[in-house]
Amino acid sequence: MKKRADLLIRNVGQMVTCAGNSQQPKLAEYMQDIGLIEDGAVAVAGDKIIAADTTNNILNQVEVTSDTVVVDASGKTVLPGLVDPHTHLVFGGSREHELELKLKGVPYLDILAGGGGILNTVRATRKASKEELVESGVKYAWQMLMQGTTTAEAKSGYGLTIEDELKQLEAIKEIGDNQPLELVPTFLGAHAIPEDYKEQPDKYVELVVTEMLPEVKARGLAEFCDIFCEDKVFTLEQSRRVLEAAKNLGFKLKIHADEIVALGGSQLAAELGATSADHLLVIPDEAISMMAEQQVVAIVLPGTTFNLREDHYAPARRMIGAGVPVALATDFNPGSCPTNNLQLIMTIASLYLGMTPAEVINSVTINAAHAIDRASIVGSIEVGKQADMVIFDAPNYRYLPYRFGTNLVEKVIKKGKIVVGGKNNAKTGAVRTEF
Ligand code: IZC
Ligand code: ZN
Repeated sequence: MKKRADLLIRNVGQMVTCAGNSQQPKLAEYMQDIGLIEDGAVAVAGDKIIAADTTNNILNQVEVTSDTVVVDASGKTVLPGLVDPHTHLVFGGSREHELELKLKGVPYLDILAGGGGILNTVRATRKASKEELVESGVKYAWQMLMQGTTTAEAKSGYGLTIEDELKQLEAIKEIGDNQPLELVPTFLGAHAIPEDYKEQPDKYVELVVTEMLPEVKARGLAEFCDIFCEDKVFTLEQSRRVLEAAKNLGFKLKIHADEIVALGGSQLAAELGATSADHLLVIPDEAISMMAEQQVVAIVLPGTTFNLREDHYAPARRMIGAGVPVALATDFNPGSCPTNNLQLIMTIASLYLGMTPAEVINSVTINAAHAIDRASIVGSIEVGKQADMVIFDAPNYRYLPYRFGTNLVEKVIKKGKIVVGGKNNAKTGAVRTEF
């Protein structure tokens, strides 16, 4: 018996499935493989993909009725819904005033050391009510959906007291419940040393380990624990303490590592079996080998490098060559990277990391899904996976990093529903029709 399709996207100029082995991220030369199907089609029942093949073949596999929503995607490119595996989505205020400081040459870490930067956002986030954080977070989530992102990781880290960290994590949960972008929550209580602990940073680490982590765990508010391991922020020893405690409580691990000064954070990630190590601009060669060995995903954030006007980017080519799984993310946050547009990150990655369009696409889909431990559910167009797809107004996949700064999204499908660019009716479930 043929399965009945609720949604059929057919005649797709180029359907990029990113299909492969869902147990393992795409590595090395295999990153060139995007599972391209010309004149492709994908059929959906409920929230799952039931067939993905050429248009000719798919019509033998599924039943199309008068209730099936049929989308003709001739001349378009379809990708799996984009996955953004590193964002600081929930925050109060904004920091556009830092732009002029930056132009005068004041370094990011000096702005932080002077009580600005992250600490500025901490003050604004503490002042905001949970409802205000949910309202701005829902707005940012819709911006991401309209630009093709269907799943994102979201970190706390602008509260830095137990109440304010819980407020941020609860806001992440509510944002996820109130619009279609699916969120994966991360506790980042060790994002900065709060001003009142400036002289006794170890006491703050103690608070994170003994009070915050157990409370976050007990409430089930975060899946990952992360820390900003950096000069003038948290030392390697403090990072080890927090991440080991988190691991013992059952959190999966992430780490902001080797961004400005190489403190050994990426080696620590490999040692502790972290899911990802992120940033990695100054990662040493030996850490690259260790991450390849342990298959720790390198989440590279070239939008941040661009926005901080750094002159060298993470060695993505060397990491790919060494067999490290590489993913890309926005790092969306109000300071070092105020964009939530993964399409722009794809261009920066291509131009400044030297990644090919195919490598870039795998890095924002299947490898990004691995970076948040969701690869069995999202990140590729394959039978049994959640029906998350983006239709781009692009004649081929290479057009995506090429047409930078332009939103090429035509339609976004999340869990089988057209959530961006559809007709606003009950049949499609579309909720945003213009952008
Ligand atoms: O608000 O500046 N790097 N955390 C670590 C950030 C950047 C976010 C921020
Ligand atoms: Zn970050």
